Amino acid sequence: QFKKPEDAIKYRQSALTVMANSFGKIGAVVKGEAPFNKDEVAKNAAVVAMISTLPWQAFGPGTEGGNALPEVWSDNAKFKSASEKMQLAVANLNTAAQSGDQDAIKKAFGTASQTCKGCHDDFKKK
Ligand code: ASC
Repeated sequence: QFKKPEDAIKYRQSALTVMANSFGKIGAVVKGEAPFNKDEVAKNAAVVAMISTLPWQAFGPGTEGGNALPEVWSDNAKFKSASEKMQLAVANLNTAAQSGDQDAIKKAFGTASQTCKGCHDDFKKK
């Protein structure tokens, strides 16, 4: 799928950047730094949920590097499990966002945020 490791690194970093941008916009609302607009939050959550499925195909064998620690490859089952936890958490955030329930959004955002951090702690260079 990727001709060079750098292509895979660029792909996964790009997907994660787009995802973090939309996630951050929801975070600003949750933290009260931006006004709540149901449609905006719903749109951003849908983007996060969709993009969350993409980075993983770009962590294949031989694509070590970027900000990824070697544990992505040496402990791949744990990495895969962490990525699945995140995808489930942002799918739940998307469900909450489509409902427009602010308390549910806040809760689901917190849970999703923990899955981002958990994976970064174990698998991302500091
Ligand atoms: C973000 C972002 C992350 C996560 C993480 C959550 O907005 O870019 O990587 O949230 O900071 O703890």
